[in-house]
Amino acid sequence: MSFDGFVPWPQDLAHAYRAAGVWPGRTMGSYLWEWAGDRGDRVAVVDGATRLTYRDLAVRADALAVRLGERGLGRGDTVLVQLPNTWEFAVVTAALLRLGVVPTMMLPPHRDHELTAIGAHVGARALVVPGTWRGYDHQQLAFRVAAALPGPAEVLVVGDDVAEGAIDVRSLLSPDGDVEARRRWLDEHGPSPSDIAVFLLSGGTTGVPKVISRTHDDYLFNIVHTARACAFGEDTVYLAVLPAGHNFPLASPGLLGALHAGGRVVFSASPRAEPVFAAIEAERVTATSAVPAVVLKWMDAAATLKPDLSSLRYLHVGGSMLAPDIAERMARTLDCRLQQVYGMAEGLVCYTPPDASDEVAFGTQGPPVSAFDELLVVDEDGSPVSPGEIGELLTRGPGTPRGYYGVPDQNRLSFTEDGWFRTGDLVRITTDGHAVVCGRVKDLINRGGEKISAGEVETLIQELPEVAEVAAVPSPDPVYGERVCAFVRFHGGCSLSLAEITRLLTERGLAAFKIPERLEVLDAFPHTAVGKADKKALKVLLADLDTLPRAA
Ligand code: OOB
Repeated sequence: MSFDGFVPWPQDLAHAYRAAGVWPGRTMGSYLWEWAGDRGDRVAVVDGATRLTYRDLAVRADALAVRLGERGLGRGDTVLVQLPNTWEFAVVTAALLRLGVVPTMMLPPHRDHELTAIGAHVGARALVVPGTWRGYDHQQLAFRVAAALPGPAEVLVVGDDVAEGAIDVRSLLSPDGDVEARRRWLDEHGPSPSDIAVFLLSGGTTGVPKVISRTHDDYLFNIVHTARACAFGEDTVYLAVLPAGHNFPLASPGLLGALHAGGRVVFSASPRAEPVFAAIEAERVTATSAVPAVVLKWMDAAATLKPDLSSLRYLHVGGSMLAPDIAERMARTLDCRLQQVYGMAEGLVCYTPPDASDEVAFGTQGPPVSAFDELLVVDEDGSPVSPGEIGELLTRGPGTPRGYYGVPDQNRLSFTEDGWFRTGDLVRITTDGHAVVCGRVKDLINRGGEKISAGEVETLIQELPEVAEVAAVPSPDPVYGERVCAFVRFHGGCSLSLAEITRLLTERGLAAFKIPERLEVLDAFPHTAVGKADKKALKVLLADLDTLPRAA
């Protein structure tokens, strides 16, 4: 198939970026063998006792790529990748990039609802899943989703008990056979730099998450510039803690940035403090990245576990709001340089520099990683604000694609005609050009960096027959920043408890992190002039409910 919903880069711009060297004009997979040549015996990937050298990575990725090619997958196809942080994630991703099959990066908590909707939207030809992960049977999930997709889709499993009808990925990774022949075949049949390299999910505000197509050109730009902004080099040992399919640990600079710089990637299967500290100590990790909610837990645990974090030089923290005093406490407690990051799968990434003053490191989210990124802050009418004022951030640049995949109507709202992306974030820019995130205008809930579209949750709750009206709003939380609160008005004589709503949404296959953790029942909703639920009024009401004593 071909990717009909792709919004291509304007030709003249693409030429200009390549001519100026802003885009390397190469594919991501084209580096693998160069690295294998230069750094062949150095360790690239570590996962527990498994260690892969750069050469191992290239040989296995090619083996998998060719065998997937023999099964009929190729350029113009996409597969849903829902793998946890294990070494196979690196090999599968590298194989797909070599073959030109686009990995659609799903997250481990996603369930039937997300996988089916996204899979249908992108036309997925296969799913790559773990067998069982954290007690959940992803293999059966994949069979259900494959059956629900409009076209045929294969189930590829990375795990021990591969069921009949599924393909055992580990058996396709074996390095046996003619390495050189495979390499030549892939060099000839692989993608071109302007092809889509990966599909990322947006934190989106509508229905299910929107899909962002990142080309080899624009994603390499992201990787190279974020790696530079984080001083990544051959001595970098990067610990991947957040789900590797998310843009932050994947490529900002994350694991792809560490590999690109010649460093080493260590996978942590869990973001919990114990395994993370153990991995930092064992592998002498120099850099890792996490959302504030995760780092707060590490800080608590560090007080009792007293880990040796002496190797950890840089901690990248971003994805949700971080107050300056907490940022400072993070750096002091974990005794490392804190680099704040404000980024988005849609492209723009800002980083505080490794050697920033405390004022910049703790009080801002830094400048864009490249001078080619443009920032424009506008007021409610779309007019530029005065310097230093707060407004909605619009951005444009070589790493910010010009539209979401396959949603032209949405694109007219999210992008201006001259290519600016409306971030939906409220930001001010300091006189030195550093971004400070102050809030947002988009209708989503940011639960410790996991973005939840209010509309997606509302649509599913509204479908319950007992429900007359619903609005999902953020409920402030000391650790996660926000959790989902559902305001609901029930039809006369009906009611549901939070536990019942949880069960019903789980049955409908919604990822657990999106399910409301708080329910407030109203007899009457406040409405805006156009008759929509007035979320501003609901947020005020929520604050009042938290401060006023409740009637018994
Ligand atoms: C990262 O990417 P996404 O796509 O999951 O979420 C992007 C949104 C931003 O538009 C903003 O609303 C929020 O997440 N955000 C922040 C933030 N960083 C991201 N809000 C407040 N403070 C920050 N520092 O979250 C992401 C992608 C690449 C690198 C880092 C984070």
